[in-house]
Amino acid sequence: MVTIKGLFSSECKFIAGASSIEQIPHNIFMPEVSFVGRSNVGKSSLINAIVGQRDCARVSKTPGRTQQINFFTIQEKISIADLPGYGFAAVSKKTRKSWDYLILDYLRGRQNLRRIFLLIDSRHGIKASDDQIMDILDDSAVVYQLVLTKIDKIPQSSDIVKRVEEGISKRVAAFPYVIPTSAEKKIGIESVQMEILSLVNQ
Ligand SMILES: Nc1nc2c(ncn2[C@@H]2O[C@H](COP(=O)(O)OP(=O)(O)OP(=O)(O)O)[C@@H](O)[C@H]2O)c(=O)[nH]1
Ligand SMILES: [Mg+2]
Repeated sequence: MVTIKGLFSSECKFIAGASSIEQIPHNIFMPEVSFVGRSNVGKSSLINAIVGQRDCARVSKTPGRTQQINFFTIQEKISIADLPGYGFAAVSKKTRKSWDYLILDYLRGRQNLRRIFLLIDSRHGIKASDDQIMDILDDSAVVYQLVLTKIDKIPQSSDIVKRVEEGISKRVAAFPYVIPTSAEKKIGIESVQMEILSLVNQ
């Protein structure tokens, strides 16, 4: 049995970056989790908080920074995929389309993908583009779990967790509860680590 400490205190290693479908590595046989969400939602920051390294995944000063799917591994026990954000208007239409196709092809055809963490900015809630992704995920065979990011930015009295849980109540492939997190204030990180660990120990 691997423990949280045993796994997440080890070095997170970069395996590959894919900016086109052909570049997605197919020789990864360990379980994989991926972090998906709108541009700037905090995917790369959350990955860094989870693996306990400040610079494993690249954090963006400007949105739209992660321009390829980046694959990392810890101890070759788990593969972590950091995806480019969707729904970012300022990159060219052509680039946006090619990222969208890359994300969709990846999500549809990934044999070892065990869990998708779909990140939602707690200040904004579920947007139309998130609903579109969930439509696709509901048709695919992979379970996804919603994670709220940047909860340090909202008042404690906010009912966003409840609202997002209501928003996914009819989604067939979604976990019924959401995990509130802050990469900045290290809130909820252990909950996500435990989910990942359960996949490693399966
Ligand atoms: N306050 C606060 N800011 C955060 C948090 N997580 C991320 N950020 C900030 O949000 C911005 C985007 O973070 P990233 O982790 O790069 O977001 P991303 O989803 O990977 O962005 P793309 O790769 O461009 O799609 C950065 O300025 C981060 O510092 C958080 O928990 N709290
Ligand atoms: Mg990123």
